[in-house]
Amino acid sequence: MGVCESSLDAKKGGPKQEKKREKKEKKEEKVESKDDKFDPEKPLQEEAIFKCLLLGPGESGKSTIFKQLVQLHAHGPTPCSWEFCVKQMRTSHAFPHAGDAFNDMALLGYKTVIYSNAILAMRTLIRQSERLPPEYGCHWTKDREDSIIYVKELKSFTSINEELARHMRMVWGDPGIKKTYTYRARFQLFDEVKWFFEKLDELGRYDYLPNFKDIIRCRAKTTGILETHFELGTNIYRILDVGGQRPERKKWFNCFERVACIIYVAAINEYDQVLYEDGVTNRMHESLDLFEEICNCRWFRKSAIMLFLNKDDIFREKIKTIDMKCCFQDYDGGCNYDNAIEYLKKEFLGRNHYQRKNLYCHVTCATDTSSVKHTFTKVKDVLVRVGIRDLGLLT
Ligand SMILES: Nc1nc2c(ncn2[C@@H]2O[C@H](COP(=O)(O)OP(=O)(O)O)[C@@H](O)[C@H]2O)c(=O)[nH]1
Ligand SMILES: [Mg+2]
Repeated sequence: MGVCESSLDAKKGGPKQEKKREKKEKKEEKVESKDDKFDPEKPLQEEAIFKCLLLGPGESGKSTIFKQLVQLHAHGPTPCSWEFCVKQMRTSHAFPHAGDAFNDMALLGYKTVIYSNAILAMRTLIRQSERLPPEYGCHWTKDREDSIIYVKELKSFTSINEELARHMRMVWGDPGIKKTYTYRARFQLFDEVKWFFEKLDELGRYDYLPNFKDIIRCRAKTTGILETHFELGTNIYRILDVGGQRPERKKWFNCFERVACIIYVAAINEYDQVLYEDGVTNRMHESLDLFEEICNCRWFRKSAIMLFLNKDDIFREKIKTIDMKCCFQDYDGGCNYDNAIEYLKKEFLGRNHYQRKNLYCHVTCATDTSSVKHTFTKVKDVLVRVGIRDLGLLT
């Protein structure tokens, strides 16, 4: 993956490699001082600025946590030009910093994302219902054919009107389509499709505007790096959200300097799913490898690392019927939630090779505002307790 430039080799190698590494580290330090957005001369003693990076693979829940934090804490200027909204919607679906980031204008942007999420997801289900072998019993039924064809042949994905909503309801009500949905780990479908399929009536109304619950459930790939910041107590928290898919990770390096805290988000429900990027790699293994790379990266030697085992709500349901043995051959805890969580904690934390004091693990549900609020309070407490000196932010 290379996000930390072979940090895993940090302890290996002879004198030649050592020299090479020193040279590279000097080069990195140069980048570090050049890229420092906050004036390093400014005394930090009175108020600390804690920079927190949200890292993790694609679809693990980083942007959902980012949106929750914007909603909970950010009170900055509100951008309001339509062009700005559209640009933000296309790239991030969240504003950099805004107390009322979810104003009417922004909601219109989210509305477009939600329409396209729902339509594309339904077309995926139709396609898969035709592809899955007949013995699975997933093919859509003849009596709903009109609606299936209507959705399949849609030219524009821009909006859902009453007529389209009616057809989509028919499709979602089809037993074959519902069965296909149960096999969703075999193909790429974002986690919250059901939320939107169950409110198609509302989506089809001309005056539909998304509420916050819709906003945190819609899915859009993040590209680039987004930032919000807010004050809590006497400290400022800068939160950076990044794109998690493989090609996006090359950009992460640009924000590695002076990081107080990494919030590493791992979606624990994905143990039976493969990556969107290559359709082959198991998502959980990808997340573990990436975590190992981040944890042992020299840039983050002093940073606190908060591991969020996210999507606990989906995991709780899935583990009842799908054994984690499909992902870990040596797992023998069966379909038991507590055993599975314990195993995952060990797997993740065991990937850390540093003697690190500040490594914490939380089980989270990013769509639940109170869960994010509660967990972020713990993050904040750790940062304040550990302090900027120990986090390497004071020179
Ligand atoms: N049910 C559930 N869905 C979640 C959770 N966290 C994120 N999601 C959904 O997963 C999808 C991907 O989340 P997103 O934040 O965009 O992932 P990112 O690529 O890491 O930024 C979105 O549809 C979210 O609503 C969670 O804890 N539970
Ligand atoms: Mg994202």
